[in-house]
Amino acid sequence: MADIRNIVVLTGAGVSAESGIATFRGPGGLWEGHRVEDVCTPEALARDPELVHRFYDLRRAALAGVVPNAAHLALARLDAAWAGELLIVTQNVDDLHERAGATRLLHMHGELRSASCASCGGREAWEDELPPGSGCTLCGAAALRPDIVFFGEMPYQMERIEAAVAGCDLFVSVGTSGAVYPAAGFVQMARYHGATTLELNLEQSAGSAWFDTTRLGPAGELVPAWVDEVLAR
Ligand code: BV8
Repeated sequence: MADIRNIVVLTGAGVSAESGIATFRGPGGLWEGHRVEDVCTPEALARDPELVHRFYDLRRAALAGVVPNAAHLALARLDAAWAGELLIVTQNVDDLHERAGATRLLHMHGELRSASCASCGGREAWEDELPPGSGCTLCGAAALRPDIVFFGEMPYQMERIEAAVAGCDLFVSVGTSGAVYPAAGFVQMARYHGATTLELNLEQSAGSAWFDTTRLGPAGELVPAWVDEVLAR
């Protein structure tokens, strides 16, 4: 691998699968309980706020029953040891990267342990149930919603992500199907800017053709091995 200084790691539901959090498009995936249009769009929130708030309340409560796995721990080890630039961009809304110790991290699709205000746009930490009409502590409006980026909504911190992807020497994707944009397009942007690209996934994904290398297997095995490799350089 050419000289590496700046790394971007994109993670998806597959990095949390071995912690017991269901992925979206696997057997028994989260969406199978609901059609995505019924729980992850602004229209769904307007149509049935109780259903949408309850869907995210259940997932927030489930965080108490899971712990980071070897993949999260390995990425946190990389974060602590890597002298160059590193940004972990997660599509996941769970808190397992943080609980593993990662700090150079951002959640592009929001976070379960947060609420956002439909009135003032403010975000605030939220641990318990979030009934529709909950009051925003910043502006007082009864307009708090799950702090989740729904389909059709702009992901968070896109400028920061795009700057990191354009400036990285190595782009690594872990545990994502490459089904959802703009995240699925980051590998193409990285390639365009000359980065080496590596995919670590259980199976071939919709984006595999864009990666220089794809390693197939569980993240709990592939990620620690890759972190050892890159730290030994
Ligand atoms: C936007 C919320 C624009 C949180 C999510 C047509 C073409 C291109 C794009 C579009 C289009 N039509 C519509 C769009 C846009 C749309 C989109 O991409 N749709 C897709 C379906 C075609 N995108 C959007 O709407 C985005 N916004 O475009 O805004 C805009 C512009 C201007 C102004 C305003 C707006 C917003 C997308 C965000 C939606 N929210 N989640 C939550 O509820 O969790 S998306 C949801 O699915 C997740 O967050 C995640 O990001 C995404 C993808 O899922 P994955 O993480 O990849 O998980 P998945 O189950 O699919 O795959 C798991 C993988 O892991 C598998 O490959 C599996 O093999 C692997 N795996 C399993 N176990 C393991 C493993 N790997 C390793 N180890 C294991 N043990």
